Amino acid sequence: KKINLAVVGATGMVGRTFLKVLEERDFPYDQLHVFASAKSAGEKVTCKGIEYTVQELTESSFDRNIDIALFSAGGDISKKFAPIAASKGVIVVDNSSAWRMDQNVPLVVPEVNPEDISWNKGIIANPNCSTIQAVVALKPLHDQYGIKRIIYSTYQSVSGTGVKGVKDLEEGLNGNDLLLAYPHPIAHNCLPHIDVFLENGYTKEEIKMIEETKKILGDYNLKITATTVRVPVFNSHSESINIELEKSFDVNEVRELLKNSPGIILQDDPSANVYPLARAAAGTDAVYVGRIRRDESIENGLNMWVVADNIRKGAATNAVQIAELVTQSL
Ligand code: 2RA
Repeated sequence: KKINLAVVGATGMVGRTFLKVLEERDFPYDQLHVFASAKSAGEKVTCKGIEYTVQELTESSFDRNIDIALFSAGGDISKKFAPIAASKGVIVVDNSSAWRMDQNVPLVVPEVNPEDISWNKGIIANPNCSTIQAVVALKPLHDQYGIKRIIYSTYQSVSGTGVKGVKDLEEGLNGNDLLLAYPHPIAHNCLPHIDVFLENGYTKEEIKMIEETKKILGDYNLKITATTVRVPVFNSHSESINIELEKSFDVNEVRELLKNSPGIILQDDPSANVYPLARAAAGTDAVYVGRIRRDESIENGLNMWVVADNIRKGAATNAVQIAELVTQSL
């Protein structure tokens, strides 16, 4: 079925990657409508060799028989316009955090919980980038062994903060600390501060990882803690994940399980210096897993290193994969 597709936030880093991924995957749209703020209206973007003029997003933007809308224009835009679009029969795939924890909104990673798309009420939420890559690696372990506890330590690239983050690092490496995106210089530094701090001393990014993991895996008994850190890397998020499993396991069995799980590429041969690397992951859609080893300090403990491109699998590609599943159900 050919469908009419809208992209909201078409000129942002994720928005432009939506268009790139739609073209790469030859997404079956009949019509494509591209929207952004008044500031960006009039700009040109291209998809499948056709140039589109960006239109200003307004309350009447969805009065044109649109089937699916991909949003990545910030939480405020999603908060206001996603319900408007849904009220007109559009199915919204929202990359912002605005609707992720709403009980009427499925939070979906196609390799993990595709079935949750079925109960959408017009809005489907794309999880946070650092959560997406983690749950792709955790899902097979949860199904096979049961997970009791997760400790996340992340090493997140500056592209997670968009153009300003990238500029802070580019200029910072030249000795100019602009502080556009961060309160401290990111060049030659690590900032344990992603998003804002909450009363309990955690950052919103850490709470997102904790709560989104429970919702996507459908298990609110999971014990999870997280420390999310910005590192001077341009693209791809890297994560150390420590897991306490319910059942005993054999490490080689775990490697085989992950190697054969959807969305995962195993890179685990330390003797040959083979392990997931941010630079190698950039520009691709897989979740790379390596450094798999037993955590001897607890019973049934496991460590692994998980890397993925946070703009692609962490945002644009995951959202387009959701839209592909929606298209199949239309
Ligand atoms: C970040 N995960 O990396 C957040 C939002 N993209 O900044």
